[in-house]
Amino acid sequence: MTNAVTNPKTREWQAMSREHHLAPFSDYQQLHEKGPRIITKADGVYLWDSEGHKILDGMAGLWCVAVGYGGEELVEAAAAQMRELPFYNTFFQTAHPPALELAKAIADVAPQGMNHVFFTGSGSEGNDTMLRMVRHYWACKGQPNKKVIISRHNGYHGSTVAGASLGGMKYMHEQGDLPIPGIVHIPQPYWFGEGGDMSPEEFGVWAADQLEKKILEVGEDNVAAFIAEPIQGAGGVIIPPETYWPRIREILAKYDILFVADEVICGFGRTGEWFGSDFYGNKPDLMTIAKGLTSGYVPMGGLIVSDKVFQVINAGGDFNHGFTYSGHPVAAAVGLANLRILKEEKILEKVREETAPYLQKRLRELADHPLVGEVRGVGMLGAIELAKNKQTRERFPSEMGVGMICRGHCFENGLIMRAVGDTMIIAPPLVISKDEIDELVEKARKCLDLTARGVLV
Ligand code: PXG
Repeated sequence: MTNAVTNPKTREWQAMSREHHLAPFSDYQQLHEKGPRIITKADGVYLWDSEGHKILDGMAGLWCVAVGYGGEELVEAAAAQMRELPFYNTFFQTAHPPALELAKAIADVAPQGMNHVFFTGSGSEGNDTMLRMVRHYWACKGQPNKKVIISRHNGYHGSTVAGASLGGMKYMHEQGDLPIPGIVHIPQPYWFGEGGDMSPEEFGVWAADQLEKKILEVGEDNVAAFIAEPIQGAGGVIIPPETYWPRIREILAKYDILFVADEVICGFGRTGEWFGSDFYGNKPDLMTIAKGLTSGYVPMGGLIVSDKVFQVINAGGDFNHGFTYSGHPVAAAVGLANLRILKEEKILEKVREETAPYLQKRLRELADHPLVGEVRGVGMLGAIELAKNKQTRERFPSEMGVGMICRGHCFENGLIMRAVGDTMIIAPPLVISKDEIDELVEKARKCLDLTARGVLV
């Protein structure tokens, strides 16, 4: 497979890209010189581009296509709902069956005591909703000073002003004067990259203790909430050391602050449990959701709210917040069908008992590769750390762009694997089979070999 363009339609689309389309997170000059790869169709775990190449999608679209591509039931659910009621809002004391039924279906799978859902159009809007709701919550309780949200460096919480501020991506903060006031960050539990001489266990406790340090620095009376992804996704599939979440739970129990789990990636089966919070035994007060909720077939996000928070805002008068598309009937109908498929086809059970253990075993075979410093993963999430020295965890100079070189080889060899710096990451559709996992791992090894040839001397 090569990047050569032979289909005249590809050239036409690339010209449209150059002349009219502003893609997310892109260097436009660079993108337009090369031209984007045009993805034209998909089925199961595979994509096809406009040049006819078949590609194994190791990223489930963008962490979202849980049930895989080509799900006729989702298509039917959307079409039927469009015929019946394509749109109505949920403002002004109205509602419609799909939004209500989906709220109930989500509450049925959410952790105990989390029974209320606010719908949004995306994960970013879910986190904006969270920020407004937790501040409203504390104001309703007569503690309006409790406004500060503690988040983590290299966490990802979206790209709206609040989402990017909550996130800890420096390169996002640099554009547009972020974070907004009232959001502070603590170190992430990224042992491979930042653990220094500590053991993973020591480092996990140290990283968790930074939360307590920050609460004391800001003052408990000023802190509204702590937000974290159970496993950081966009930051590089960062799986915290085993000591991290237990220590965080101890700290949260000591202070009167809310705990928000951003489940946009971990939710709806990615770890083999319904939520990453279930996987770790965490007890959040609020959970942001999106992506796997509709398997990405239509945009939808939301915020799952605990009874504890609901009881306070329920007595607090109007919550002056909402989106035109909150609870969109077509998105909700697709969400309902998606949850039905996840349950009826026992997809979580298959992930937990069969395919995730197999993926994790096969992925770890790559740890012997000379370019690989660590392989880690949980459920249908995996990361391969490229390193110059396995023992010392020394990285390649960032100017070498080793991760991007590897990603390029993957693209050319029919595999989508993302690079976050020099961390290669995967999050395939939950329905990936063992044979497809074999193909993924074999292609990954081939691309590591090709990368090593260019960078190891
Ligand atoms: N929270 C988390 C944990 C996410 O991963 C969002 C919130 C925002 O969701 P929306 O729907 O507003 O995009 C996300 C989104 C990447 C990448 O590079 C990850 C996301 C989005 C775009 C790129 O891995 N996650």
